Amino acid sequence: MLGAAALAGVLGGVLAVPAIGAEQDEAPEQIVNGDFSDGTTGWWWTENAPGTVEDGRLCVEVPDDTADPWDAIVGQDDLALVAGESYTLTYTASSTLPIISRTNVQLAEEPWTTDLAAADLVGDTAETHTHVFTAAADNDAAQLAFQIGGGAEAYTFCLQDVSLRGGAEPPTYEPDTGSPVRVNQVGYLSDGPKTGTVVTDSVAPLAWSLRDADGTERASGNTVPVGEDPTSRENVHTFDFSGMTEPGEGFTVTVEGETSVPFAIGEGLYSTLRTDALAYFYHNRSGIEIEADLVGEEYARPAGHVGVAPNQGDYEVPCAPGVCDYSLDVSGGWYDAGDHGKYVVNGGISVAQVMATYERTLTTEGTGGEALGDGKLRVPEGGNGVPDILDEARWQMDFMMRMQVPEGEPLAGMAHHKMHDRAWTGLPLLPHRDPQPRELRPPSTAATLNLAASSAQCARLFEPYDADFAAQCLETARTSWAAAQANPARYADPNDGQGGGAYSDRNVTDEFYWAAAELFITTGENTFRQAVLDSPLHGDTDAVFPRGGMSWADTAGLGALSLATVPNDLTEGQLAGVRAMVTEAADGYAADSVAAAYGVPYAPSDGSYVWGSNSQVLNNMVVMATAHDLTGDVTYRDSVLRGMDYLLGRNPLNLSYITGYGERYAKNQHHRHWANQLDPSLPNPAPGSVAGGPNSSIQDPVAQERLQGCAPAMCYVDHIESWATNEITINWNAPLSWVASYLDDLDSEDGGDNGDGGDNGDGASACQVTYATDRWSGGFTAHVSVTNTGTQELSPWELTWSFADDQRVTHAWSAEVRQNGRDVVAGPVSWNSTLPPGGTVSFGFNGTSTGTVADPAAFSLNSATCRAE
Ligand code: 9MR
Repeated sequence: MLGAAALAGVLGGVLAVPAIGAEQDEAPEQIVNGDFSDGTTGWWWTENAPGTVEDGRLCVEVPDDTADPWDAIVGQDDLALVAGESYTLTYTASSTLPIISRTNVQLAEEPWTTDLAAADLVGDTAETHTHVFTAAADNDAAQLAFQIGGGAEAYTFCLQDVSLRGGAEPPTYEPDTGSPVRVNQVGYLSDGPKTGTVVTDSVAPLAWSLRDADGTERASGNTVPVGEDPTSRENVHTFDFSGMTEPGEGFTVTVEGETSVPFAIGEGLYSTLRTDALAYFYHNRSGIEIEADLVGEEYARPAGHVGVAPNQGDYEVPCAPGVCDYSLDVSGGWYDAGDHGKYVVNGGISVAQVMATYERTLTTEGTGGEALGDGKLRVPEGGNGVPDILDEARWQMDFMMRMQVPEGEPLAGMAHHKMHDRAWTGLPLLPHRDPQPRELRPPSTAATLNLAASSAQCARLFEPYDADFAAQCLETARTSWAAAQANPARYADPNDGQGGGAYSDRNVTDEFYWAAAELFITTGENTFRQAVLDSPLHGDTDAVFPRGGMSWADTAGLGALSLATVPNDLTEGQLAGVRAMVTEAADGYAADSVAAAYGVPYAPSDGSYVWGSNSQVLNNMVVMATAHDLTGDVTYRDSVLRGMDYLLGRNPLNLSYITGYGERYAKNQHHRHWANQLDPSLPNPAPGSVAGGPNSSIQDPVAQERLQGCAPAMCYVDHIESWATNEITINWNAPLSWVASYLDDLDSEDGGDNGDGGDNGDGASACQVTYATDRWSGGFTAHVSVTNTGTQELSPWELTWSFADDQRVTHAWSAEVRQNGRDVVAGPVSWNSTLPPGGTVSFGFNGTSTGTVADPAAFSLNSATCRAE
């Protein structure tokens, strides 16, 4: 199922060069970001000579003992040269030791043919150099390279004001969109909807044909003309082959002689995506070696920010000047994104959604908690008796708690908004090679509430596994909540963007709601109940679930989703109100999906796509999937699946945004060590990494050069320097993990029944039970599902069984479980008291045991004997 071809060069699009023009002095500028006002964007260097930008200068640290000039290079790629045209290169450079820069404009690959090959003496005073040359041949992607290696001693080489004028206007970028017939390139679930989109000039319906791998037609029909799709500004039709349910690989759809990429129909399409999406977090851990045994040689790397030179380490990080006079050990955690910053404000939503991926398996029937259990994911803690997904979450929780201002200091209990490099570093740069000093930036209310919410969730999830850690989480949740109450309006400075992102958020009503909800669920205390009920957001669906979707800046929905799904002490009426917000929001997103020509459940009110739009799509999918979990209504599931179709290639660019998935996928996301586009010795992003996606605002120079005037869903380029459209981050892979887990669970259900009231029984007994356990030394977790296969509604329901040996139930969720000797009685909690015919209730519990345990074989539901699996 993993995507096939590496399509290097193809997905990047073509550059159509217009005719030659102007005089040299007004000739077009070919260099991107030659004044370094956009940091290091557009520039690259060899991995041994990392660069940084400060005060409009790019400086690279050249190591000692390089043999040849080309052993250390700084340069820029993708310059379009036109044969016969004259060009003028000017630049200003200095070096802490006198050196010769071999300054070449050349082919960017063998045989490295040069149009300019100069040798410039560079010393410690900045001097300007000028060269004029004529291009011998057309070249869409020439390279400017300052070759500065070959010396015995280390030195610093700095560049400023680089310009290459001449030739044609910068070329017009035309994305390579491949076939106009757009499908989910991974495939379609057998019992799910199967729709696609075709770009065509036709206004009349067209014939479509579905063929299998042998070329045999398996279904056919007519397309439905839609007209101009506002997200792509193209005329499109849709087609629907949902009637085809037979599994297979290599299906294609053909319309007007144009054929889609091949795709599968069947089950199990998302099982590797679930673990790959979660592996993203281990790959991006700070402060620990990434082991080849877990991720393979290609992705293994030394620990980052542990204080081995040139790293300064995250063990004793001071504040930025004037912020505080202490230092904190803020080691560990996950790197935020393509940069090496660690931000509590964004770390909170990310770890919360990772924990929610797990918590869903405790509270939702038909879920596969086993797939996230101990020994199942790529984490070094496998075998410790704790579900791997919680081990991963703890890596981040530990870091987040270290970001809290210590007792006795001003603002004690608040969390620092973020920590990161003092100045922006460039690409490529492995974490352990980052030479920048690290700094804490001021505490903020938003970060403090992220910490309160996520640590409250942490407390209840770790309780069965590590009571001390759970208590620490709860204590942190309480102190940070109190600190936020005392400092309710401390906002991060929107201009604090040097060396890391600002992540500024001046509306924290949503963070207060989220934190109150998590604290209430965990503690049941009245203060937090009141904070939930008194929030101006409570009951306001549009405010809790904005049309454009939840995000790091809009977190209220996280609280509402937890209240709607995790057992808590709201009254039935209050709970119904919260669930109504979820289903009402899901109705809106599902309606957007149905109306969209590409099926995407994302229709922001102003029609423009935001930075990280793919994560907005994913968050809307989380809300719809939760509505499906709550109601069993498959129309929500269908819209989630259409969202996945969009992300996996049914979109205006015919591109899967998830690395390794589909035939044509994003693989040059902005990331400092998955930087294969800049250095072939480095890998591409690991499979299961989702790109931020189309962003109408195209803030980076690469996007600005190529995408001016783009239609919203086409404002994207798979280029490593397009940080505004093509970055990867923890808060985008977190909802991907949640959704992939949900999708894989759809499959693990018998016959595709997702708890939607279908017939699970054989008619021979009144009930059916599944009972599965995860075990470790001294204890176990049981996941129980009971289906009423009889004809009577059971209210309340009561499931009874006897243990064969000394198991003891210690903690249950989604059911009240009482034990007397070996006999156990399980009954409803407030929200699942009625079990209608055909309905299923799922619950779970942890237990202790000494020695071997045998799962109970016989169950009774309201005195009737059940069939057990
Ligand atoms: O995801 C963030 C997006 O919503 C903002 O518009 C953007 C500009 O402030 O920043 C994004 O976050 C980036 C962060 O600041 C630094 N690490 C990478 C993040 C993703 O691009």
